[in-house]
Amino acid sequence: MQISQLIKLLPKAELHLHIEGTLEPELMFELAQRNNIQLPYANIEEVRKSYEFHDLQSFLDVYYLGASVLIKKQDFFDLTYAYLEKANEDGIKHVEIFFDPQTHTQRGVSFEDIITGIVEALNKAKDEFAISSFLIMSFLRHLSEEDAFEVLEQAKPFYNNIKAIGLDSAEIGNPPEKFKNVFKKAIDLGFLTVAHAGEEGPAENIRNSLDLLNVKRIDHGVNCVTDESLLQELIKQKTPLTVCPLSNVKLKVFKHMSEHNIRDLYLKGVCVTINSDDPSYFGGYLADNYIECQKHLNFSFLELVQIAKNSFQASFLTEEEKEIRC
Ligand code: ES4
Ligand code: ZN
Repeated sequence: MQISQLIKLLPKAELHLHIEGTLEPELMFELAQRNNIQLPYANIEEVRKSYEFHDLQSFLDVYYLGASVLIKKQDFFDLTYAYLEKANEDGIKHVEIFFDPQTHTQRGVSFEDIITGIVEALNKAKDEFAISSFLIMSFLRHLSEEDAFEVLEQAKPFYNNIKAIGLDSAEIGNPPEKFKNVFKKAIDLGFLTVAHAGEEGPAENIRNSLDLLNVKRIDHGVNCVTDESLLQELIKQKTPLTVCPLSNVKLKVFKHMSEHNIRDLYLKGVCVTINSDDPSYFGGYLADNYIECQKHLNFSFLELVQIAKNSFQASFLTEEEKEIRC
């Protein structure tokens, strides 16, 4: 059997996945038509051609534009269910999904439609594919902390559907300390926390996410290597990194997959996981990310099995559930 087939058969958890980043050009066009939205692309080929990025911001501009076709509850359901079908084919058994409410509420979309559309698709996937899931509500860090407080307030009727709070969008210029107070409130309300840090930004953002936002995992975190004492602390504390290899290459964090540092981090003893981030935009879903790592970084299959185990260990499942699932 080919290694790509073995990778698909390996039970995996996906911990770093933006639901808006799973919007395939075909669905983007369908929803644009359904909702009467004008896109600046003539056809699907043009959409794909625009997926050439030189950094995080050049991607975010295209990502927010794509998300503008999502208006109704049914759109969020269709988007989420389409991803879960792919997740099932990829051997994903558990997924922790980011959603960015501000990307949509800023355009007048109702918070209730966003979250109920997503949750209904997650419930269907639980019944049909036995994929378990948690939702991570993420604040856009280029917006203010006051705006983030407002999101937390809007989410109140749906707190039961949300497991954790995250922080994403433009890292440079928007450090974790900007969101210290709103994260404190979220923790007081009983939410777990995570944050994107050390993707384009410095290792200091990882340190401050741990110290000031009390995060349980670091999303990306690849820049931790520039601070040896931080690196040792991540290893000692077993703080998981949700690394997204194809994303990092597409956004030029690394020039080529062969230069990615995930295997070095793995060999040093960091609890790394492999994830797909925004798979529609970055050229591959979860199994593709595992396959690319194996191809270019000499991961053995047994090492990938360990990384898949890490993905369950690093998840927000209970210790009992982890026991059963890994
Ligand atoms: C993101 Cl790759 C990445 N980084 C930061 N924020 C994001 N939101 C969606 N994808
Ligand atoms: Zn991300």
